[in-house]
Amino acid sequence: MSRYYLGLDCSTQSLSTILIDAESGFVVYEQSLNYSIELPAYAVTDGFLPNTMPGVVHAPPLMWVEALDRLLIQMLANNVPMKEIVAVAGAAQQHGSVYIGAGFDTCLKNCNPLISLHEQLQECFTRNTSPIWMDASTTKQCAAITKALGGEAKANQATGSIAVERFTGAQIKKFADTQPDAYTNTRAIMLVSSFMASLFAGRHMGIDFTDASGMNLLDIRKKQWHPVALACCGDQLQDKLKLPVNPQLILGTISAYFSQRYGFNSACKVLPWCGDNPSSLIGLGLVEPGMTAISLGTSDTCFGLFKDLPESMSPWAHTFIAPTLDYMSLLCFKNGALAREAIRQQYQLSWEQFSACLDSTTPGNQGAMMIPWFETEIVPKVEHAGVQRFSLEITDINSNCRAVIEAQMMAMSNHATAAGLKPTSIRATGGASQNAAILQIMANVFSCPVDVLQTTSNSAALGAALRAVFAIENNSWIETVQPFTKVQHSSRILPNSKAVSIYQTMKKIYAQREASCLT
Ligand code: XUL
Repeated sequence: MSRYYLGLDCSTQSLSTILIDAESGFVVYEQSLNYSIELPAYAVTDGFLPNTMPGVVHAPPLMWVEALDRLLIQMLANNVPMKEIVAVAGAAQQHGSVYIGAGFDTCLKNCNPLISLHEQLQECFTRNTSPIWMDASTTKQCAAITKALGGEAKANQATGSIAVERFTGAQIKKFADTQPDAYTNTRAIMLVSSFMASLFAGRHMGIDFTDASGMNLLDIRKKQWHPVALACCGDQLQDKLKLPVNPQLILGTISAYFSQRYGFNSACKVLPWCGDNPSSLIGLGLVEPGMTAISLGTSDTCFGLFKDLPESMSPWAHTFIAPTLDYMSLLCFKNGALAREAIRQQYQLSWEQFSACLDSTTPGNQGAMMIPWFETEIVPKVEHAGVQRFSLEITDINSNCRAVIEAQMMAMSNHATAAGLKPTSIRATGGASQNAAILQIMANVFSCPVDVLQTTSNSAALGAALRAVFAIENNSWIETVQPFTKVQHSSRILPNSKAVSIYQTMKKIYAQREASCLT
């Protein structure tokens, strides 16, 4: 007897879904809908609207609603057994906010299953476009939040991050300050995650702890709104936000719209949606302290779970509440693929030749070192790009290839430690995780084994489905995630003890050089 769970991911460029069978441990259906391609009427490129105002990046929330209807229609057409789905949960791009006026709950409650939801919700918004995580137009508001919370370090201690432009508190404050009437008329402010969860539940749902910790508004110790941050960002803000919600809670059963229109069982349970990064934590199987993921993509990201907040928190990391209700840290390095590509192209190498260069050099690069800021950097914050070389000739191709990878791994390891992560195993994902020579350097620098997962399905949507399994089936987290997050045992890369001790010394030198480049 199958036990089906549905996970969705409303990401920047697409809406994806995954259906898993908790009985067999298999993914039974996966699908994705790209907004730019399949919903051209919204005129978005890569999921957001063109804008001439500096730093302003918005997307239309109705587009996400229509995408949901379209995706469910396709699932029906593909004979997905909707009636047998036990529960549904989701994930969404973090930080983006949706502004709702009066009548949303009534509209959801009474909506007609014969008419698509986006047509019925058209009048519900006080803002037709939502600022999303790529928006960087709120520097002034960040300064005000920082001041209200007593400075950068205190803002970080209280909310898990220093005040950041894309985080929702600053976005709400900008709206309240610049469009006070529209702000006053706004009854509810949701994140993309809680907005989508509300559609399924058929009523306004509060923001879950994981995504609430990406707003600079949540006291991450108490898991409650921070009164000073709220007061700084807008009048009556608590009423508009509702109380933050435990992501493990079952919100109720699916609304009549979805059961009548798509044939979901009316007993199908609905869970809160989480932020995509916290959801990926579960989708990659990182449910115990020490389990860490490194995604080697356009930017490199490093995230993992931990139990206790460190005494002094790294200003460059974001600390979120994890779906397990532990903490997670997220570090985003802008000079990821970008820096690797820059070196590869500079020396006109293929990836095979690049790997051969790594293999022809030795751990520690005989003392040669690089600070790889080909672009401005996020971790640590670097506003002026500039590559630095130490005992490294630019003409030495082999050593430059090794230097860029060693630098990336040493920076990641140093900053992960400062953020409270103590990696005991790493799951590597993203394009460059196919490169064994890079993963060997990762294992040596972090001094722990590196694995690659057997499947590379959408980890955020999978994490959502697994959260639903956890909420219903009464198993431990590890029992829940294990069948769906198996590693390729044949490709496990172990650290080499001699190289580990070389990097222990080099990491300290790297940290000193990085600090001196910052001043
Ligand atoms: C995290 C962040 C992005 C979005 C992308 O802080 O801004 O990773 O969540 O979806």
